[in-house]
Amino acid sequence: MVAAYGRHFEVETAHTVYSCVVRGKKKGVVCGDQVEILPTADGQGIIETVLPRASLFYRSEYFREKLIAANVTQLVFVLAITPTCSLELLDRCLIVAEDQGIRSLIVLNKIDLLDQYPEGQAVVQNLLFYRELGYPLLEVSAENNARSLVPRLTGQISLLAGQSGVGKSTLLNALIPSARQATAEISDALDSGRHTTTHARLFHFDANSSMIDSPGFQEFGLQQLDEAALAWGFVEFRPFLDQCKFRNCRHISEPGCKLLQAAQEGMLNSRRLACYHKLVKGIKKPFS
Ligand SMILES: Nc1nc2c(ncn2[C@@H]2O[C@H](COP(=O)(O)OP(=O)(O)O)[C@@H](O)[C@H]2O)c(=O)[nH]1
Ligand SMILES: [Mg+2]
Ligand SMILES: [Zn+2]
Repeated sequence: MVAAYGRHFEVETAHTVYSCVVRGKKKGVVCGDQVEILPTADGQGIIETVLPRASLFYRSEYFREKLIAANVTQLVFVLAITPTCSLELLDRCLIVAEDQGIRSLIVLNKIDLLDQYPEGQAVVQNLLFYRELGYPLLEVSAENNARSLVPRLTGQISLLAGQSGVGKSTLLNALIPSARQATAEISDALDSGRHTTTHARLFHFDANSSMIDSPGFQEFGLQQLDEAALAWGFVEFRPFLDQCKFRNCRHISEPGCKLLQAAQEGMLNSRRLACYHKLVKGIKKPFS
């Protein structure tokens, strides 16, 4: 399934694109899903089954879930020199990728604007830490040259994610010119009260690589995770997680907590630990 337009879904087979509806009530079909369809009139069909997913990238706030893409193998989180985004949004997406067993790539776009926006230097510095954690980090200028991404895309189903205006669609167009996704200045897009990219859509890069462009988001709830999955999402915490005195340690203030001990010994980044503490207190699902 390459795209959803309200109640209509565009489904691609080897030779044809079908415009489909879902039998019965619309039950969470999402971009990237593998589906079985029953073709009806010319070019149309009914989605009968959604096949099991290898991964599901979605966000979950208290009262709603928003599916973003299924079966992706790689998260490409895009940030920019401007508009800057909170590192917490990056952390949240990395956690979901870790939970789903998806690899992550961090792309810092609009590097050409660094001279114009010296405050972007802080973004560059902050991201070096993620490279130390083991996440590949690429600095690009989608408007000038995005080819350095190519080796990273080959063989992957990549999801472009990140805040609006960072250049996700521009990056996609640079790599897949036939995509012709609309792009816009953040001010234009936000002034008119809507995002330029309104729904996720899958594009083929080559025979076994594709990219999904998605609308930007500011908010990214993690209510789908339990506390253990949340802690696991911080890759640098992993060596400590099964060392604590209590099996169900939440690593907040428990005695014998090896994670807190490591933090005290300066082995952990304090911003990431503070981020974990903020998130764990907002999680509804306890340790299971
Ligand atoms: N200077 C500069 N501007 C860029 C670059 N990439 C994207 N932009 C601009 O940033 C704005 C937002 O881009 P868009 O692709 O719509 O962002 P999206 O919301 O993440 O899809 C557009 O005006 C683009 O022309 C870049 O590498 N350098
Ligand atoms: Mg876009
Ligand atoms: Zn602990």
